[in-house]
Amino acid sequence: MKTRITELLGIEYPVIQGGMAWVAEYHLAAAVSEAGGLGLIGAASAPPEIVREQIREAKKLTDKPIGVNVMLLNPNAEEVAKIVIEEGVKVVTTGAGNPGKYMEMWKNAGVKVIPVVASVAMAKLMERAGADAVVAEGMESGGHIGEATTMTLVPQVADAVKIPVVAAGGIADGRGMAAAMMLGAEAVQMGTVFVTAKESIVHSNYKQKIIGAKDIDSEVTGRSTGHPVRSIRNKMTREYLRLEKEGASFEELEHLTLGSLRNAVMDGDVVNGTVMAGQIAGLIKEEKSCKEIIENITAQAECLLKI
Ligand code: TUI
Repeated sequence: MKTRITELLGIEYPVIQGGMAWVAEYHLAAAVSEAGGLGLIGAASAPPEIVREQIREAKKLTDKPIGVNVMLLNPNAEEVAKIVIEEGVKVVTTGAGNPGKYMEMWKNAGVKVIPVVASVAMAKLMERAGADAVVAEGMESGGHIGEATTMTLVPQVADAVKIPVVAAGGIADGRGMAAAMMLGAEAVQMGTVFVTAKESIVHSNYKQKIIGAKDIDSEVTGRSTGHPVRSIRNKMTREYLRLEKEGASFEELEHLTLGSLRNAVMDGDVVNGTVMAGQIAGLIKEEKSCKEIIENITAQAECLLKI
């Protein structure tokens, strides 16, 4: 399946792995890239030198292109932005903000820039700023989300920009991928399904929480703070939503989730931890290798798109 995205990135399949905090480390990124997609290291809020190490470790496992996701709420984003160039990374995706101030630096270094956007306005702004493509991410996604759904956002972004569009949010099989291509996307970005991949280092409790989830088992917390986050319902989300309803302060809410994603991913605390995952969790029934995930999804999509 050749698209402008496979050409741009020099990859075999139009599949990009989400840059998920704590989850998108070098084993997963390398496995996705080795399987012919684009694997990403999620810099999230990691110390910049850890990101450098992660890039180097990934390169030991694969010669294929790997990217880095720069999370723009990270106070160290600027340092990470420079490390990406120093380490010769060829593709960057960004999340949770406007990467405008790093664009020139990345473009001058020959880095392909693919901002994740949640609105048409941001997609147009990114195109004008020199982005090579955009990821249009719907609110079905796990983690930090916008307001629009994938179904409505992708075709509107595809009409608004000339650069290629990658669809994200609610995609985990060939039907979702084919639908995204019909809406005007030239690749998909998936997160939740890769959390459950065999090569993912995520604690088995977290994987089982996704595999056991039903369609309506996720919640969005943090709407009152301006940072809505989707995760699987548990004791933490119930407590968070109760506090939000009572008008709790930002500090109180922050206290409840401090270190909570790390605790879920690394220690398997899926009761008090934050189990970020998208609405498509209900479709995921078993652990598969990255190669199986990517090959099954693209083969099914290709078949459907030919009908
Ligand atoms: O970034 C994500 N997903 C994330 S980041 C993250 S870490 C975090 N944890 C708790 C609270 C906040 C962040 C977990 N999941 N996806 C990409 C994404 N970007 N979704 C939405 C956006 C976005 C939002 C606003 C992109 C640009 C934007 O622009 C606003 C502006 O004008 O700056």
